[in-house]
Amino acid sequence: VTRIPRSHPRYRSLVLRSDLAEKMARGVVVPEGLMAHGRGEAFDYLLGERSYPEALQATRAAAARLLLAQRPVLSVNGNVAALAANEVAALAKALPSLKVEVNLFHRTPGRAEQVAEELRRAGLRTVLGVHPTARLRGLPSDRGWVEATGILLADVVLVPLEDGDRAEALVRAGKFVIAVDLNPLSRTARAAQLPLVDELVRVLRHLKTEVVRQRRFPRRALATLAASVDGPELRAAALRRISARLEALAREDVRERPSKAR
Ligand code: PTJ
Repeated sequence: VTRIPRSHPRYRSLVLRSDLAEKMARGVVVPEGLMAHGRGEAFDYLLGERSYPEALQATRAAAARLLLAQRPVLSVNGNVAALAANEVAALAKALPSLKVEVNLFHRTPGRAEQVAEELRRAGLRTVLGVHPTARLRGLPSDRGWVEATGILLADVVLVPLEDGDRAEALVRAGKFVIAVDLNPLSRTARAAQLPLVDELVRVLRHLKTEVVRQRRFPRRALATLAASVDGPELRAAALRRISARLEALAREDVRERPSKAR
C-alpha cells in the first residue's frame, strides 16, 4: 500500500482514489467506475470543488421533492456504495419513506450482494435490488432489472452517477428523476427533470440536512421549493460557473507571470 503524506496538497483526493482502488479489488467498484470517478473529479476541479449557490438551491429543491414523494427510491451502483455508503444510510434514516435499491450496469449476483453488504455495513437495514424480478421497459442492459416494489413502483427516483439511457428510460416510465452528476453536459444531466450538478458526498450530506430542516414544512411550502428550480437553467448555471472560473484563473495566471517573461 502506498503511504500518502498528509502534507500532499491533494491528500484527500489521493486517499479517496486509493480507497476506490481497494474497493475495486473487493469487487464493489468496477474498473470502469474508476474512469467515471476521474471524469467526476475533473469536473469538480473545474467547478472549484465546492457546492456553488445554484447547486445548493437545487439540492434544497430535491429535498422538497423527496419529502413530497409517495414512493421515493435512491438507486445505488458500485461507485455510490464505495464513495457514500454512510451518507446513503444517514439519508435513509432521516427519510423513512426512502427505499434504497442496488442497480448495476455490470451486474453479477455476487457483485450485487457485495454492494448491498457495503450499505448494510453502514447501517442500512433494508436494501432492495439484490434479486430483482421486474424489468424497466426500454432498457436492455442489466440496469433494466428492478424490484417490483422499488424502482418499478417509484414516483421519484434519485439516480447518482448514472448513465443517460437509464435516466431517459426512467423519465419515459413516468418517474421524476433527480440525477447527481458533476458533468453538466452528460445525457443523464440533460434527461433528468432535476439535475444536481455537484459532488455526490456533498449532495447527500446537504440533502439530509435539508430533509431534516424541511420535515415540518407544510406541503404548500414544499411544493414552492420543489418548483423553484429548472433543469436547463441549472445546467446553464453550472456551465457559467465553469466558464467564469476559467476566465478568472486565466487572468490570475497572466498576472502571476514574472514581468520579464511577458
Ligand atoms: O457499478 P456499476 O456496474 O453500475 O457501474 C457504475 C459506473 C459509474 C461505472 C457507470 O454508471 C458509468 O459508466 O457511469 P458514467 O456513464 O461514466 O457516468 C458517471 C457520471 O458520474 C460521469 O458523468 C461523472 O462525471 C459523474 N461522477 C463521477 N463521480 C462523481 C460524479 N458526479 C458526482 N459526484 C461524484 N463523486
